[in-house]
Amino acid sequence: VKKIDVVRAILGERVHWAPKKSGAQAFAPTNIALCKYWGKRDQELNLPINSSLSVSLAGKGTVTALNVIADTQDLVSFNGKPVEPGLKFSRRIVEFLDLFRGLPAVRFHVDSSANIPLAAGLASSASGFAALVLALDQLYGWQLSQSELSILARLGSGSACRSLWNGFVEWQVGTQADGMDSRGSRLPEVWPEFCVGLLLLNTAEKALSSREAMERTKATSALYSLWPAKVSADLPVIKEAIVARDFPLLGKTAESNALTMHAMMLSAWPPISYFLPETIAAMQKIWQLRQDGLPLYFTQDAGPNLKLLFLQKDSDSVRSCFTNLEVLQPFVA
Ligand code: 2P0
Repeated sequence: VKKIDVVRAILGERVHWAPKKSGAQAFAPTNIALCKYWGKRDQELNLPINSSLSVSLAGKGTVTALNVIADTQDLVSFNGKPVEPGLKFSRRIVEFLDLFRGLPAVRFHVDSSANIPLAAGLASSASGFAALVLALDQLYGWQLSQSELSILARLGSGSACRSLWNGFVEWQVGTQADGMDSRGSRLPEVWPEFCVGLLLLNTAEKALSSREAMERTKATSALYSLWPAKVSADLPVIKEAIVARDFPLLGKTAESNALTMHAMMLSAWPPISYFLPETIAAMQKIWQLRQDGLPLYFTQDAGPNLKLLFLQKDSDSVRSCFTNLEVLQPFVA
């Protein structure tokens, strides 16, 4: 099954529509996985090996403005500056837009802006592709459901299917070959005290993309065969912990899930490590603080920076231990 088959199945007749407006703009939040997506069963459609669960960082993400232009090529810009057409950033967007040109085929100026530190590895493809499908929906007037938009966003980047909602979002792994049942859905729970602290440790761009890293892990790590069972154990516990407002259980399970993902990467060949000395030092500090009684946990994605997990009541203590911490409350507007 190809991406265009999925697009046709969702849009039907609408795939031939011309834009209803000359421009549209949309925002989507970035999301942090508490139970990680790592490994694909279908690279074309970004269908995962496992379900995953994230929390969206309300208000922090990507704004994408889409304008129809009279040109033979798309124009891509980021934070107001043009991005060279040859760069991967531009090529991924242009290839994605190729699925949605309408008749007669139109060209776009895509202007994305992120209001989160790029260096955190947070101005990710997730909020970018989610904002892009929302802008396309407005531009063409498709009026798709959030679930349908989630499936389209996944075709751009897997984790983007979780960025269509605020709050806790589960990406159901699904079983269908066309991925129509592999999409995000929002959990009803709201947890205002829940905090995420962005701990910036290094600002350099990451060397290896998550896409390549997860493929290599799946192909070469002897530990990868254990991953589906780890997720099957962690995901229900995280959901129970959310319902029960059991923060230590949530923190412990999320941290263990992230560390298992990184352990698999270390055992891949060639080995993959997103750890810097500063990353390890911060982890050890967190473990020490926890031993001293502070309910503080972390998660880490495909980069050296940590995302600290804690409750509002401990916010001052956590801030006093880490300079450079940006504290976000996903459930507080
Ligand atoms: C996640 N990550 O669940 C995991 C944990 C990074 C670490 O999803 O190839 O950019 O576009 O589907 O979605 C980042 O991977 O990969 C990611 P593609 P994506 O958040």
